[in-house]
Amino acid sequence: SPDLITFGETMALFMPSEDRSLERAGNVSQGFGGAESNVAIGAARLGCSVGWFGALGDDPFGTMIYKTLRGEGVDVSRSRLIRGESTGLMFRERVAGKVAVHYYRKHSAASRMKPEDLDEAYIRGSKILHVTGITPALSGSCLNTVRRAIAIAKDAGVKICFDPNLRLKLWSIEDAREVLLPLALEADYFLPGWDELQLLYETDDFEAIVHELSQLKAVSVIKGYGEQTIILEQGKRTMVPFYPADEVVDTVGAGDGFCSGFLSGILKGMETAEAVRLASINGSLVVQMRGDWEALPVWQAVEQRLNNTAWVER
Ligand code: KDG
Repeated sequence: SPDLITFGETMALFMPSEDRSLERAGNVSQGFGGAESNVAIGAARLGCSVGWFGALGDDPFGTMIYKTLRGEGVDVSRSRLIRGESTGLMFRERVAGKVAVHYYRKHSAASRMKPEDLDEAYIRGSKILHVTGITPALSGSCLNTVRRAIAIAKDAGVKICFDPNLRLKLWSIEDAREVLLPLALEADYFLPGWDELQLLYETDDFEAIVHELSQLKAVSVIKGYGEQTIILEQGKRTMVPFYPADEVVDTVGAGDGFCSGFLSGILKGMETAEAVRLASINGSLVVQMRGDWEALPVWQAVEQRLNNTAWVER
């Protein structure tokens, strides 16, 4: 099995080619995105052995996703293209400076994932299982699949990484809390954003949230507390400043880029704070280009930044 395994829904992604609304877009560009496959691509580019699986429709979008992930070096051997079913679609636009997303994913192939689809031995043979709070929001069978995958991993001593990835277009905050907070208890690495924590724990009091997180067994990595990341590990608090981005073009995917850097660092044997530095460099590079994962760096590019050596462009 690959060292890192993740799964979820990946969708075809359409965005206006120019800075226009979808209503008046004219030209639309096509790509794909999915929180978990974004993480998989990021880790593969950093040289980690990683597998992603999901159910895709046997349609042009499913084939695009499958082939591109395979081309990126992600193991897709447990993914399926299902005849008669559809790959989910997502449209994104920028309206008055804010990103709006429109999902067409109800009854998609991925929403029908079920626990019996899991390859137990594949999960048991890995080192880290990464799951997000998006998959449990897709359907009851998807929620059960996440729970089952976690149970398999725990039983085999595989570490669990959990990114809540709160998507309020998929469910209410009340439903999300009820499902996601218990999942956080299972995690060895918990990677929430500061904005998500305030919604999940219904407070903006930092100390109150730190107290909640100290009840978890996980190492918590709070993304985006101001311009920094905060690590909570065995009662210790460490702050790591954000790595500055030269230019911010598209912030979607920053969290996934961060996560892929973090997990790659852990797999490479780094201390938590060093893995967070790598995560932060990865996140800063991904926001400089349109799309969720296109700008994710290869290892050589981040290594030079980690060591502060000059990056020779030409
Ligand atoms: O993390 C970026 C994701 O939001 C995007 O790729 C799409 O997975 C996605 C989702 O369900 O919103």
